[in-house]
Amino acid sequence: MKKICMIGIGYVGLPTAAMFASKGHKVIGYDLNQKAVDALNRGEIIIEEPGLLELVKSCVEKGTLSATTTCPPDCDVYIIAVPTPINEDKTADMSYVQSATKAIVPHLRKGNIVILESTSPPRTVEDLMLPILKETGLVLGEELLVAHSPERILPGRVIEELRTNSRIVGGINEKSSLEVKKVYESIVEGEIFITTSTTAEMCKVMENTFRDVNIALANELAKISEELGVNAFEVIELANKHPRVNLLSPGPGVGGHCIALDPWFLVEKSENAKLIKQARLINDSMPSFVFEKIKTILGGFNGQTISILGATYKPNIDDVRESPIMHLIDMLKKENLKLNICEPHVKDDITDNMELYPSLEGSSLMVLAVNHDEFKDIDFKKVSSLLKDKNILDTRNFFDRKQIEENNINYYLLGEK
Ligand code: SAJ
Repeated sequence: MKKICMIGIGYVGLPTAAMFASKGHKVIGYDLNQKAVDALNRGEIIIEEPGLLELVKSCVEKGTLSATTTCPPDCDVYIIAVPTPINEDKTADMSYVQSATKAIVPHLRKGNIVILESTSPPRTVEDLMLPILKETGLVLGEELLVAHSPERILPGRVIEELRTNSRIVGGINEKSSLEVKKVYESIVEGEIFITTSTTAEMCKVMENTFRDVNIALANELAKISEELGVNAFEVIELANKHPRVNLLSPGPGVGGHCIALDPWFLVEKSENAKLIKQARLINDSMPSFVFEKIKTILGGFNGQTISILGATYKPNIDDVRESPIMHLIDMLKKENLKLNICEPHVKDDITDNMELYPSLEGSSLMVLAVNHDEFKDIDFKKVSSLLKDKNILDTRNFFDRKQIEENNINYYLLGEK
């Protein structure tokens, strides 16, 4: 069993740390966020993720998992899982990776392993981390083993995917790859593939770019469908009957801390990333597109009330990072309107968060922004009695049009005129 330091106990670091701890490793989470550290040491968590609380609680009780705000010495493995946000100009902000690498340098000794898990622009290990790690005086790849092993977990299914997904380990040499593979073998049931650190970085960024480009295609289809008078979702359903076509779903935009950011890492690195850049711009344009649709439905803004259902970046999670709905809300807030927001998963980040039915009272438009399970069994008869003007805009093809129209409510769908 190893002593592991997890640098960064957020959406990725915490579940990974808990997973290692549940297998008997001694894991110390190192994070500057005092709230997250205190919570962990009490066996609590400050994010929402199915199964995570139980896992953390049992590891803390067993004594295999703890957290601290200072970098712990004497660990065998240091895993960096800090954020890699983007700057205003869409270049990567690598300051957290840089300071995490610097923080561990004084503690590293012969035989240690350093793993970068954070999604990073290709060449980060080679160009940013190795020059810092050289300061240890250890022979890199021999006395100090280094690799990138990107996480691939889907928020909402983190615990299961951590265990069952396959994993890539990209070492700075074969010895690093093989030793790091052994570390992950204790928690991963899926296959573990070995490559170079730069290839691993490129794979991770391309996985998310693949999804971003495909969502952009669906969003462009939605825009074209509105122009040409077809229903984009019907087109997708029928086109996907083709054995080699798999169109994704349009929506109000792409959010979260991965897909909405990672493709920019390639745009920054290469002028050839033209399609990738265009896809980002298309997806980023969706909140404005929805804004304009709302404006058209209402015939302009003149003091009406609008109800927004959901604000997170996708359903059934509590994460509003890069949420396109938050951008939409910001745009609507600048207009002559009253906004009622109902977001059952988030407490702190949203002002005036309301319960579902009270949020609809006197409203001229109900916008289904996020398809949370809580909105599945809405009573449209009740909705109809609460709305002042009977309009619903469904941005996810989530509701049953028939049920809505039967209750004398106008049904508008993103991707249909
Ligand atoms: N979305 C659409 N249409 C779709 C699918 C998604 O508009 O058809 C939107 C969602 O509403 C959301 C955004 O895209 O705003 C991203 O959601 P997601 O569920 O596609 O992905 P994330 O960001 O939660 O997680 C992704 C995953 N990557 C891939 O599926 C390639 C996950 O496996 C990664 O581990 C994660 O990024 C990460 O951390 O990099």
